[in-house]
Amino acid sequence: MRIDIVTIFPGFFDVLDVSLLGKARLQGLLQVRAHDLRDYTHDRHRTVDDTPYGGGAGMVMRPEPWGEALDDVLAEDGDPVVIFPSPAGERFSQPIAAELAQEGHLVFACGRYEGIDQRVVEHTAQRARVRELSLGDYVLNGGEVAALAMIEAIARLVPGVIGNPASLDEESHSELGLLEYPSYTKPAAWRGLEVPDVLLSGNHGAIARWRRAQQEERTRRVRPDLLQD
Ligand code: 6GU
Repeated sequence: MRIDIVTIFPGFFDVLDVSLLGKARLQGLLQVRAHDLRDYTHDRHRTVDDTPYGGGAGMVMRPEPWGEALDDVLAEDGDPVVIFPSPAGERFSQPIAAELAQEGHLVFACGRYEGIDQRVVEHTAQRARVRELSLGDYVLNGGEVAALAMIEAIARLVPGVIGNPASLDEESHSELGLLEYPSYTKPAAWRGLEVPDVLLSGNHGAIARWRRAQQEERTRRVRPDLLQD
């Protein structure tokens, strides 16, 4: 999978060099490139924003640098999906991550300030598949941290990135729609707290039933919204 990111802070994406995704990049499973939006400006101050038409607080990112940056990134191979991280977007989720993990090329267009001139989204939709995606109901200062979260959620579903694909099956927000059960490892007693007996019993049926009951109890308690439909 190839991932291009357009941002005024390419350094945010240096963290993709480490951990599992860093390894996937070294193995060639993932190619990530961060492009500096300011490289597509032509004035001495490398200006990317201006005041909003209609008035209001904050600044809006001007369309011209975005147009040129996306011209560049979209001129290269493939049939990418262009993602605009935005608190006004559709809610990102595990099914969307799984869908995007099937793609060969993703482009993340990370806005700052009060957002990007909406014509950039409109124009991009005329030449590529576009998704405006939000992480959740809170506000970040820009799309960069949201893009990092989405990239991690998507890339770990690309075949080969995770060593043991079975570990993807039982986690929260997998097809079952329940939160994960709690996990324990050695020692069996630690600071006066014991691992539940059933996990030491060797009774695989009883363990599976206990885990399922824990998932249902935890989901009912902290995320009852997941049980509605
Ligand atoms: Cl995708 N962007 C910003 N700026 N804030 C957010 C978000 C995205 N998702 C949740 N809050």
